[in-house]
Amino acid sequence: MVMGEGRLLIFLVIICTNIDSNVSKPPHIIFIVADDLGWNDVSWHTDEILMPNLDRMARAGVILNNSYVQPMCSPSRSAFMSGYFPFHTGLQHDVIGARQANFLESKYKILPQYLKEKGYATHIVGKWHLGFCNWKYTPTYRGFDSYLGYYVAAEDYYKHNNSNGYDFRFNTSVLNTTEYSLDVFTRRAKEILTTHTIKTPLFLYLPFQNVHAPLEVFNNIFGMVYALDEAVGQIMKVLDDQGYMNNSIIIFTTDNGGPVVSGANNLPLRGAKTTIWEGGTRGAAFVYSPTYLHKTQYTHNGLMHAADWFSTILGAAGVDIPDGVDGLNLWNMISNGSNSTRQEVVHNIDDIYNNSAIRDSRYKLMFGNPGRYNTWYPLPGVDGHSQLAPEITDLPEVQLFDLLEDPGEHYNIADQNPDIVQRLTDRLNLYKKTAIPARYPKGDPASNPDNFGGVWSPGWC
Ligand SMILES: *[C@@H]1O[C@H](CO)[C@@H](O)[C@H](O)[C@H]1NC(C)=O
Ligand SMILES: *[C@@H]1O[C@H](CO)[C@@H](O)[C@H](O)[C@H]1NC(C)=O
Ligand SMILES: *[C@@H]1O[C@H](CO)[C@@H](O)[C@H](O)[C@H]1NC(C)=O
Ligand SMILES: *[C@@H]1O[C@H](CO)[C@@H](O)[C@H](O)[C@H]1NC(C)=O
Ligand SMILES: *[C@@H]1O[C@H](CO)[C@@H](O)[C@H](O)[C@H]1NC(C)=O
Ligand SMILES: *[C@@H]1O[C@H](CO)[C@@H](O)[C@H](O)[C@H]1NC(C)=O
Ligand SMILES: *[C@@H]1O[C@H](CO)[C@@H](O)[C@H](O)[C@H]1NC(C)=O
Ligand SMILES: *[C@H]1O[C@@H](CO)[C@H](O)[C@@H](O)[C@@H]1NC(C)=O
Repeated sequence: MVMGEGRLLIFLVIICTNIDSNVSKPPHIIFIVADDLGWNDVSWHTDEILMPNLDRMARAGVILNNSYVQPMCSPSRSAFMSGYFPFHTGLQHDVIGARQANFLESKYKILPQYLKEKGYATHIVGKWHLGFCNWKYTPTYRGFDSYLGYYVAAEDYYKHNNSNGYDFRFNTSVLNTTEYSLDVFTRRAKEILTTHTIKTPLFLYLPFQNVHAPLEVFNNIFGMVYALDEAVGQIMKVLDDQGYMNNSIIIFTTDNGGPVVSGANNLPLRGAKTTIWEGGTRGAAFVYSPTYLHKTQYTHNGLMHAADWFSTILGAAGVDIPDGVDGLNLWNMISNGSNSTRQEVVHNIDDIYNNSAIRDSRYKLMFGNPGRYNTWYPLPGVDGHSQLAPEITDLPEVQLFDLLEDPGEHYNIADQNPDIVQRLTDRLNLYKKTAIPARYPKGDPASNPDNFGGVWSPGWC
């Protein structure tokens, strides 16, 4: 049988593409999320921090200077996974408490589910924190091929307990160990990389426990950060050794601003984790890839929001962005250095705290009390422990900051700029019309680990 000309041409194009480039397949995507890492806890923002591996990658890649996350853990993670702003999924208020029947609703198809359709293998190693009261909310029921990690938060790194419940699993089974979580996660990540068939694109989601309290490396933040960096270095070495690196995109971000009560620091930014100040929402982040970035070794000032990671990762993988999501595909901005297509970021619309905030390319408008930690906190002492500062009382109801002139939010210029206040209020009101009430149920006694052999377990909602 003679091959038709058209078919021959297609055949040759396929061969040539494969010969021509070692990056022609969808890239491997390694999405690393640090927990509670502050703006000023990374070496590309301060000399006080030692993180040689992450530093090398950040400086060789693209440092993102206006990459916003939510003030808390579950809200940011829900945005990473779903592509929706948390005020559209009801998760905007707080983290999901271990006893709360709360979750990222299963009507949302999440990132690994889309990637699987494109042929990706999908694995999560680390913190979930998007709900576990029913199996259907847990990772291996939501598109992940495997899961090694914990459902809740703030566990002991060795005992893996949160109050009276144990919380550590491999897939759906309890994994009983007293090994430091970072070591278990690093070994699992390496195991995935050495057993995976490299021809298949891989999505590896690595939401590490570090550097969240308790500070279980030398009892200080510097040790927690250094350990995280060392683990990332080990994983990068395996990516190199196994031949993944040239076909990989490595993303690194924090989940929220640093909690100043446990050693983290956000200077020169104001506020901390849990607040809609810059110190709670402006996240340290970068992207590294030896082959997929056409412009490297610089800092990009384009606006980005946590929900954009969903669409950006899909964009990099060549998956169409689903209709209706809030996240924008910023892969062009990251890979080519073009301007961000995001014009504004809504930091939150929280009907329980009754606060909200929006920023555009220059100005940030806030309503209500931005949160409990509202000042500038000094660097931790040489012991790596927090130094707090007196809180500011009597904050005005409406505050406007010029973030280009005043990234540290020192000068409220709302009174002098009624027109800007009005313009941003109108924008925010449009978003408020689409917001749904925060879902924040009372704790359910049925959740008690005593009902499940001392383990936080699905099966009570
Ligand atoms: C873990 O359990 C111990 C008791 O064995 C308790 O003292 C500790 O507070 C628990 N840790 C956490 C983070 O809940
Ligand atoms: C883990 O193993 C220890 C020692 O065998 C046992 O005492 C403990 O109850 C186990 N924990 C869980 C959650 O299975
Ligand atoms: C990785 O890419 C670089 C630059 O394109 C190239 O020099 C190198 O040979 C590639 N390495 C492998 C293992 O493909
Ligand atoms: C990053 O942002 C800060 C604060 O807005 C700004 O002062 C700094 O110049 C920016 N960095 C770069 C390299 O553009
Ligand atoms: C980046 O720019 C190049 C050249 O301008 C273009 O061919 C490529 O499609 C762009 N990449 C993306 C992801 O848009
Ligand atoms: C990109 O942004 C810069 C600075 O914000 C601006 O000066 C420039 O005109 C923008 N370029 C395009 C093509 O919009
Ligand atoms: C909530 O915030 C809005 C906007 O700042 C304000 O007008 C309203 O009075 C507040 N409501 C309550 C119940 O505090
Ligand atoms: C989780 O564990 C891995 C490694 O043993 C298996 O490959 C997966 O098939 C398994 N996934 C589920 C859903 O059980």
